[in-house]
Amino acid sequence: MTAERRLTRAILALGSNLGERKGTLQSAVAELVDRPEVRLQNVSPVVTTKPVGGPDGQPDFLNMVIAVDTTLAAKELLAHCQSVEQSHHRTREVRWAARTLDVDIIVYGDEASADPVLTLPHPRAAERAFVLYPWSLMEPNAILAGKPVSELAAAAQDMAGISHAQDEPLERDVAQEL
Ligand code: A4P
Ligand code: MG
Repeated sequence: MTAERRLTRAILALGSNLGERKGTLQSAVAELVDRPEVRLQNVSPVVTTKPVGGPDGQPDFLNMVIAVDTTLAAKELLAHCQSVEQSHHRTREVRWAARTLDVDIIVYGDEASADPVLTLPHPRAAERAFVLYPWSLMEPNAILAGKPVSELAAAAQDMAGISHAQDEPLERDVAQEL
């Protein structure tokens, strides 16, 4: 007999700056929630962001966040995110630093961990507008590290480089998953 596993709310951040970026994000969200243990709860708008770190001359990113409820343990969720990343890493890319898809766990319930394999909350999220801003649009009252996510976004250095993605909003397409 297996014990019932608790549902945990997690925030996942997705980024893409190579290839068919919007299509990548759209299929990644579908793949992330394409199992009974992961249920999509909310989807942020997609934002266009200037690359933070890495070599000069990288293309702009599309970034977004989603909220999921999951019965997966934190490390199982990480493995799942990494397998979805892998399924989008098959094309050979020229520049090592740019990526077709990156999926990070920003928070997993209120779990805190300094484990380098899975650091929770994500160690750089509180200073990254490319995570905080779409999160604040999705959940205006969200809190990270004791502060409103919208306040953290406004204070983040990369906030000036953020704009709304121009094309058809992804959240409308993905909303069918909800
Ligand atoms: N890891 C530890 N904690 C976590 C967590 N909370 N979520 C470990 C996910 N992974 C976590 O990640 C490296 C290792 O981090 C993993 O093996 C995992 O066990 P990775 O995704 O393989 O490599 P990476 O993403 O290239 O490295 P890193 O250092 O995680 O980069 P970041 O911090 O994710 O930054 N600029 C814009 N505008 N938009 C972006 O999306 N993304 C990055 C990547 C940089 N600049 C960006 C963007
Ligand atoms: Mg990463």
